[in-house]
Amino acid sequence: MSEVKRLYVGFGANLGDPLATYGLAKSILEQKLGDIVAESKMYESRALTLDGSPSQTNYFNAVIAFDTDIAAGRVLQILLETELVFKRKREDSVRWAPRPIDLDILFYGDSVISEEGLTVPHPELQNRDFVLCPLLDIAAEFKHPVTNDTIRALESSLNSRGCIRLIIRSFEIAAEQVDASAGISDEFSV
Ligand code: A4P
Ligand code: MG
Repeated sequence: MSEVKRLYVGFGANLGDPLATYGLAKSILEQKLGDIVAESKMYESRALTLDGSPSQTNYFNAVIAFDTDIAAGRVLQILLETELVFKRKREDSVRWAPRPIDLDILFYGDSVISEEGLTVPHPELQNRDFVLCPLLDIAAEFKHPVTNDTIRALESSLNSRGCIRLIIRSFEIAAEQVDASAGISDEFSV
């Protein structure tokens, strides 16, 4: 039997109904990958765009942790199949296009994988506050297996202003409560 790994999956969406998508995606992934062991808050933030222009609608980002014995390559397949349920289309020529869902493998235990089509840990995670802030909720002391930095250290070296400056809204997600109007807090409005 294969070893059980703590898998961190990043969720991002800025088309359609991201919160409803998140609820459904989570239940699909739970069936296919195993029990969810931790879940971040949901963060709404401005889209990071290639040219820095505020031309896209806001993103919703969260991170979910699973314990799974499914091989990393198969996990990626499951994530890509789940994206297709939400009609995610990829246009090769367009980078960072708006999307109804993006699911990334952030960490797969302490595995370091560099294969055609799969790089783990996710190569950009240390540069992205919209990934590090939700990770901080559930894995602050987890060490990046390549750099050995904790998530807390990565986040604080990325942006000295801290997560609070990133956030337009953040809110707790109850499993049965994925309505966009539910539970939204203005606490972090900027
Ligand atoms: N792939 C390789 N490694 C992995 C991995 N660890 N996890 C391959 C998942 N996939 C991995 O992915 C292309 C291919 O990467 C996959 O088919 C898989 O074989 P993709 O999702 O189509 O690529 P992409 O998302 O269009 O491009 P890129 O550059 O990865 O963009 P990102 O990182 O997804 O960024 N602003 C905010 N606020 N929040 C966001 O979430 N996201 C983006 C897009 C831009 N701005 C954003 C956000
Ligand atoms: Mg992706």
